[in-house]
Amino acid sequence: EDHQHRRKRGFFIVVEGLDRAGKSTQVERLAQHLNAKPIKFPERTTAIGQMINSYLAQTSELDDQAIHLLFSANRWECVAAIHKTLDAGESIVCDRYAFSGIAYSVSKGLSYDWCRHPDIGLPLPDLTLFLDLDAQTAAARGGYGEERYEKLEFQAKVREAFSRVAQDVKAHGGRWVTIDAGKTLDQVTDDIQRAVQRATSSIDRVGIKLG
Ligand code: T5A
Ligand code: NA
Repeated sequence: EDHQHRRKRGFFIVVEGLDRAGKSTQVERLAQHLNAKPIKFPERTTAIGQMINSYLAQTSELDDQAIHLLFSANRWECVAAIHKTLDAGESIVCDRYAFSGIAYSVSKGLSYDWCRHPDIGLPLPDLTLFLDLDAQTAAARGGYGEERYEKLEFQAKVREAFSRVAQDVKAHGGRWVTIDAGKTLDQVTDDIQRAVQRATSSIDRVGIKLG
């Protein structure tokens, strides 16, 4: 508690995972629990976000590199607002971030280093919660199959790519906690709250950037 009073900057918590892992549901619950601001990427309401949306809905085609850069630009156009919120002492719970950007593009065959480059300099999350779910279980959940990347073999590749991202984040001093997203909604919520409690009671570094 003392620690949280001394710390002025809000916590930046990211929730990652495959399509249908339960991110949006859990982001909403965690933001409410922490009295934090929920945000998400892609942020589909901006001009860039609308281009991303039509690509995901398969109503437009884009070169793999071009869509990768649009996803990154969509984060950069929101970064001032993120800093402002955190600096004001409000925490953020973010549904997907640069780690999705890397994992999905690498799974299409783009090089890992090329993919991580455009996001260098974005704020490093204080904590990333990776909702881990096998691709079959994810596919069995509601609404799967309507958007571009919602295909079983592709999601299996994305899961592999996320494990490389996890290693990389940890090697750069980031906190990455894997949560079993195959449990019930309420169990996952409990596991997330416990992980957040553990992490936020010991976080002291602020303002670190993705490198
Ligand atoms: N992308 C994204 C990139 O390629 N590059 C990038 O840089 C970024 C940021 C859109 C796509 O964009 C790609 C990745 C994505 O393919 P999105 O809008 O976040 O990303 O879309 P999805 O991840 O597909 O969001 P979903 O809504 O499909 O999945 P969620 O948010 O993980 O899951 P949620 O909470 O909506 O739940 C899905 C269903 O599962 C049930 C829910 O009730 C719901 O029906 N469910 C559970 N059922 C049983 N047990 C549980 N524990 C459950 N948890 C949820
Ligand atoms: Na979602």
